[in-house]
Amino acid sequence: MIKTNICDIFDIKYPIFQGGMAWISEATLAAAVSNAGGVGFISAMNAGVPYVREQIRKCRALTDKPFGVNIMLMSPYALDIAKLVIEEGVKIVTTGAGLPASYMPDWLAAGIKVVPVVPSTAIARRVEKFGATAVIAEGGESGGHVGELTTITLVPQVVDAVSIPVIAAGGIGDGRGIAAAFMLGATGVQCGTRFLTATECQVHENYKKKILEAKDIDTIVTGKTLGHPVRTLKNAFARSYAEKEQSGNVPKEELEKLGAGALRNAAVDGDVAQGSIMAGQIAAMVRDELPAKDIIERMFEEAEKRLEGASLCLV
Ligand code: TUI
Repeated sequence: MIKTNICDIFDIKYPIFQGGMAWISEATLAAAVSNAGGVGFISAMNAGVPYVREQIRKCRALTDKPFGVNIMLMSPYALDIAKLVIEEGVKIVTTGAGLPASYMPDWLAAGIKVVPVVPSTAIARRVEKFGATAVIAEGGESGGHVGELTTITLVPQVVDAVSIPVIAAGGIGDGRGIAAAFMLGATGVQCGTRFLTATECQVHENYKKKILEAKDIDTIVTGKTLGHPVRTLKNAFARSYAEKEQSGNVPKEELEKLGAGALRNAAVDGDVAQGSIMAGQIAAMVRDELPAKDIIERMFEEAEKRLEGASLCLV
């Protein structure tokens, strides 16, 4: 059995977090992951207080296990959501796309465990000083907003830089990825893309189908010129966006406008030609739609076998 400090700290069976995915990870998926023994997360994305409050209450009705809220710090409502999680008694918060420093004193005073996503050792050290419980070292193999470094280079460097537990993210799609993450010094993993085809994931069927059909080289990163690179599946939208961005002739404001709403178009409306299909580089490893419980159990069963087998190469 695999059991790490992440299991003890968060009172869970398997050391796995479900990544907060805007327009995708809502109460049903989060509760399914939590009921399966990981930690499920509701994505607060760019939503306001009423939506996030409703999702928190729905999740609480669906599980008595620990779950959390993922706060995207570029959201115009980040401060409102920061207050809401305290008001609603949420116990775990993950953050992304920025530094959570200004919110942390109040969260910590409320007893919330804060686990920021970090793309570098400098940011990992800073959030450790602010009182983070653990960090998520997310490599650029992940879907959505990505950092510069890969998971295999970022995780061990963050492990060396901080004393708090490190959760590895980006490019982890099966038990081999989990075993590798542990070898790098992480004691937990966060997966997003793998859960896109969970039975309980409410993302549009067209989006799921695109993930199930994806090939290894089917993702692309756009938005570097805007300062927030985003990894998506290649489709008509991504190709046209990349062309416009590379041409240098399209003003940044226009590119920002083009991107806004594109994820919702794909995830909610199912427009997988003109929408943004955010996904990580392991999309091609996702070949079945399964309940979150089966996904997690299979991944950890395989990780255990891989870790046991690792000693076989020693002579
Ligand atoms: O946040 C994510 N992934 C996301 S957020 C998102 S919504 C979005 N939509 C359109 C454009 C941009 C975002 C889709 N996917 N992952 C966590 C993550 N956080 N990756 C990188 C970071 C990060 C980057 C900089 C964390 C901290 C940080 O601090 C530097 C600073 O100066 O703020």
